[in-house]
Amino acid sequence: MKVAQTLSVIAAITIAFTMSPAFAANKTVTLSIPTMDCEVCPITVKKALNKVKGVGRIDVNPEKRIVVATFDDAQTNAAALTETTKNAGYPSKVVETRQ
Ligand SMILES: [Cu+2]
Repeated sequence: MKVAQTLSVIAAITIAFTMSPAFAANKTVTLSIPTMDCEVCPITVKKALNKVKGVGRIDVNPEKRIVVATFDDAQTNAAALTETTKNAGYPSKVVETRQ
């Protein structure tokens, strides 16, 4: 009886931790933005992505015209990020998504 109770408590804690948004996975997406062709563009793109809830680190590579953004997948997703750059005037395509 006692062992069963202990096990159910452990199970409950495990489920609580798994479901908690604090333990959501961080994902990294690489976006290709071909129209990012001057030095102001990366600033505009970064600003727009920064406003999206759940977005963490954003690295812009103006030479390759790509943006690498880390986000919390419980709060946003790659499609929302491409939509955001599009609305900022820079249509983008997902090149890669990593866990
Ligand atoms: Cu520009």
